[in-house]
Amino acid sequence: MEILDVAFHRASLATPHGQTKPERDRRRAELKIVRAGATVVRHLRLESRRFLKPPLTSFERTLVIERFGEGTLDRALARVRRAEERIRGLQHEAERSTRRLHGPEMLGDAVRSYYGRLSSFVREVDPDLLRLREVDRFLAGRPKVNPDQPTLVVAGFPNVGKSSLVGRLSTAHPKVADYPFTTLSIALGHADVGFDRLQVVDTPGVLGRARRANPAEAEAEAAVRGAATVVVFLLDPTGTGGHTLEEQEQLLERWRTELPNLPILPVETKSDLLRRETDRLQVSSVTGEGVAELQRRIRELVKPKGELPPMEEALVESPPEIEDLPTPPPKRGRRARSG
Ligand SMILES: Nc1nc2c(ncn2[C@@H]2O[C@H](COP(=O)(O)OP(=O)(O)OP(=O)(O)O)[C@@H](O)[C@H]2O)c(=O)[nH]1
Ligand SMILES: [Mg+2]
Repeated sequence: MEILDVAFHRASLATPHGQTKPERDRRRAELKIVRAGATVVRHLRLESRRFLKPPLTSFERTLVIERFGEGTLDRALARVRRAEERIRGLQHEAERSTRRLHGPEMLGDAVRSYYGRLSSFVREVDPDLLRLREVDRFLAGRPKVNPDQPTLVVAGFPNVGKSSLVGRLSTAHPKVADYPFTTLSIALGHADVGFDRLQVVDTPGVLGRARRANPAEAEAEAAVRGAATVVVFLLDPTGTGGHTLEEQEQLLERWRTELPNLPILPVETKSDLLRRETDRLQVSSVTGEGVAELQRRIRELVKPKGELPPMEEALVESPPEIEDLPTPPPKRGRRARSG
């Protein structure tokens, strides 16, 4: 418990002032109590601060929940906060009690017993501190997704070609390989969609089993649920990915049911290997076929809301002024209400 070593060392350096030896003995005991307690409390604060100031984004929270389980982080933070309060209480109590004590022996005993209780509080909260550090390391290894920018998440079964497509669509250069779970954590690239910078997130494959088995899949689920403005659900109809189209479609249906408000665009890939009758857009990351059309559809889906009011709305809102319209007529996208 390094922190206790640091706290006790700092406390031992206390140099009390005072006219008489009894005064200095008492002051020394007080200083030890205050310094040791304050050092530990400051340490606990720092360990929690990364999650509180600034607070985690909603996506980071989703990532942490998918990866570590609901409530894990909040419980650890709450226990650390409680430990802080208890240590502060302990410190005040010990400070008060030294006022009633006399002589270096009694004061020394009081400090020792305080140190003992302080140590046991710190030991109690140690697993929570380890957990906080684990979550912190996990988040530090993930790209920062800006919640204020539109975000395209490319998701699907393992080995279907998600990373290849992300490489085509964005600035990212994810690793591509012919085996499942090449991608183990989310990666971020950017694309220009004309009016905005689009964040493009590559995800690990998801097998869509009811009970998820691996952390990589959990991470992809988190990206779909917590970061996406739009999802491209990539299906591999060729069988070279290792899974049937039906299996992949089950996951697509599950997400559509669970996330009714999220635009999910199903796209079939590897069209250079297999062309088939389908209503879905077909693309190839090898030849680039269909990619321009995919970009057009993505632009449609992430278009900033309110930029182009629907025609009916514009007409209903402004019928009386229609005749007063100045010439030339207003540009598309502007309200017809002016003058
Ligand atoms: N012929 C052909 N092969 C493709 C296409 N897209 C991807 N591949 C190949 O499919 C394999 C998997 O591609 P990745 O892009 O790594 O697939 P992924 O979905 O990211 O895989 P995981 O990260 O493991 O889930 C690689 O061998 C790619 O070269 C495509 O459009 N046509
Ligand atoms: Mg990949």
